[in-house]
Amino acid sequence: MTMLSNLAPIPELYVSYESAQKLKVEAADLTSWDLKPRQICDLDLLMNGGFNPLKGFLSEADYDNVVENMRLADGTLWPMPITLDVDEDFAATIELGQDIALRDQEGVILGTMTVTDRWTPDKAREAEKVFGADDDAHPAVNYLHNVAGKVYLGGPVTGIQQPVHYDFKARRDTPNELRAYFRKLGWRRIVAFQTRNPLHRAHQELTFRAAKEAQANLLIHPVVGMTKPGDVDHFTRVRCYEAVLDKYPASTTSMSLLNLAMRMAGPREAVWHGLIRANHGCTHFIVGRDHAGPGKNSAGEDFYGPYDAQDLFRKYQDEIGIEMVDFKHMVYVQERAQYEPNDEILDKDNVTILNISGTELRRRLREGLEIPEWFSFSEVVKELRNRFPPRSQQGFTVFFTGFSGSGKSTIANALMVKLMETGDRPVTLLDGDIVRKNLSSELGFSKEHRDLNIRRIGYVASEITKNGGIAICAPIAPYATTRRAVREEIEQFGAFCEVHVATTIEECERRDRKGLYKLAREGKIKEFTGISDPYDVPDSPELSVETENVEVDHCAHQVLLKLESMGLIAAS
Ligand code: PPS
Repeated sequence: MTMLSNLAPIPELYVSYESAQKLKVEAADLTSWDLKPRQICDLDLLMNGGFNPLKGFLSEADYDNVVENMRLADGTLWPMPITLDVDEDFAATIELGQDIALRDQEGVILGTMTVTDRWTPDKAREAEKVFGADDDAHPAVNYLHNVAGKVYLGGPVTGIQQPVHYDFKARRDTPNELRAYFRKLGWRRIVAFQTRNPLHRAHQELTFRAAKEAQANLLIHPVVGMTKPGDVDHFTRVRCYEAVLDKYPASTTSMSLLNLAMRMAGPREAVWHGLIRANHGCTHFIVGRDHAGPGKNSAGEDFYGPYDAQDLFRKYQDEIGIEMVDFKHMVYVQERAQYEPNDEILDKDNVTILNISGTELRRRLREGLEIPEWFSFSEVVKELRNRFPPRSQQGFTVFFTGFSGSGKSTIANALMVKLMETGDRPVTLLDGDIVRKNLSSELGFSKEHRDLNIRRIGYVASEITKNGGIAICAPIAPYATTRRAVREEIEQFGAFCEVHVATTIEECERRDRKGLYKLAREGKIKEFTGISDPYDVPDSPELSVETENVEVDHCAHQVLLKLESMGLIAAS
């Protein structure tokens, strides 16, 4: 069999196994750079040939030409700056010509780099030229200004070992592994589909059609490195992809996971994606409307035109070495019970066209509403429902705050029992006294210690919330800023219901159930909240409860009603 050029092995930056063992020992003495997650993804694709023809992190001359002209210094097409950003202190310790070890986050040496270049980039220029605008609403521009170090180092890389992945190992392939796989199966024409979202029926239809049109086999090639912040996590997505894979005719389609760190750079990114897929042995590449789009800019407008990516790709197609396949916008035609390309439907006035947007899908998941069979596969919907249960099945935190003796613990206990009675989610009570005994026994009542105490409670509550449980917290939590920080931490994972137990300080002192107010008045307890230490009354808690002349049972019931109105528990 003649070897097709797209399937011949491509150069990697790895040395042989024996050399790697030797190099690893020698590299232990080198100055080390601890790679950031995005740099690990970049290094992975540099070393395995995914970024071929790059031989390392860009030199200054390559960087300049890539930023200005989408080309390396020697004129080769390359649209994305692949740079090793470091902080100024580290950069100052390096001499040009020096080898450094590149370590992953656990300290494993993945490769070495000979530093040939060191420079301070003009990040505003990079943002304008590469991403189209110096606007932090663009995820890669935000990264450039707020995460990336001030100095770039460039130079050739020597690969020692691949970054270690513990998940979906069998689904990850280097370019040469994929090339070998295609050779083995006799696949000569391969159309790649890039994705960072779960696939539904429309995607399955369009990819299948694209493959048929190109008379090619199909490679679903999802990005599992870094995608747009807020995307569905790759664990969930891969389970969804695996379900969709079964829907293609047998032996036509394969899937491989790509450890790419996306930049969401629209047109330039599309060209980059094409080069990467060509390196992986693919001959065709599907480019869609708004390919790798970053969303809206800070003025609420799109960063790129919907077809900019396709236009740029078409212009460079020959140099990229992969043929573009138009992404067809597929819609469901109810009367014919099938998906059809939107622009091929000639009887639009006589048929019903159905579509569900991403926003609508998220709303349906959140509210536990039906997701029709015509829209997605039941296996995919099951995975998504599992990952995004409706609010009434998500974890949440009820956070009581109020003076000592205000009744927080009593109400919190009653609430816990009432929630346990329904039994649908595990409930944990993080009462002030319990926490001080088990988590914060070394802490006192200074501002610093109180903050630490509340942050610990917030951390535990956020973990409980993340894992679908109910956390009930009942500390004094006197400072508004700390309560806000805890709210923000928890709201990443589920709802936060702040309940102000609004018993007045006079009433708490009158009750003085523990005799502490008396001691505080006598100066025997210092920094006592409400007496000799401040309490910031919550501005806008979800609920404020009065306890004077009100039964505990009633207070707890008020909280339950609030939780019900927030959609967190079923109506009683
Ligand atoms: S804080 O401010 O949120 O960290 O406080 P917390 O962990 O809830 O602990 C409050 C309980 O500790 C007892 N105690 C004091 N409270 C306030 N100020 C001072 N100086 C103090 N010293 C001891 C008091 O019994 C509180 O109990 P609760 O459950 O609130 O009545």
